[in-house]
Amino acid sequence: MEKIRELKIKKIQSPGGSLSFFEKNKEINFDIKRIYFIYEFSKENRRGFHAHKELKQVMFCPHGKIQVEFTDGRIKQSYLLDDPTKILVIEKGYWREFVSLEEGSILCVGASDVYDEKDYIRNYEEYLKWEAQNNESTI
Ligand code: T46
Repeated sequence: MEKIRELKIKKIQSPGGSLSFFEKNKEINFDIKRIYFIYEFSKENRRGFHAHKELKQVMFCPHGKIQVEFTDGRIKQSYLLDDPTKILVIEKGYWREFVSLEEGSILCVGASDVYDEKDYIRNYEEYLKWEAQNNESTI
């Protein structure tokens, strides 16, 4: 899936701690208009089960371990966010599900737009039809 990129970002270490960053026109190709984060995952913690029609995102896990799975209905791709210096840059149109594999994990998301429920497809059958019509597949 070319439209999902896993990148390793810089880590600047000093006696006071470590610092990592990413920037527009370098690692990401969009403005971030919203940041949200998911934490205090429950034991039955599988989340997601939706796709975004337009939203682009950058995801990272500053603490813990999160597995994120994407599909376009044909190819499935799984990513393990287990290091604060790993980021996922995600183009629009992919169905995703994710799970925390470690207590205390945090998933942070930088999104290209403000919250709009109309941008979500939350039914998988509906997603497959949308994907076929919009030809968002990378295949
Ligand atoms: C995504 C994954 C990784 C808001 O009111 N504003 C917001 O900005 C967000 C993100 C959510 N909400 C509301 C909508 C629902 O009533 O919070 C509730 C939980 O959202 P949702 O069920 O979509 O949560 P996740 O964890 O399944 O998905 C979220 C994001 O919605 C989604 O964009 O890609 O994290």
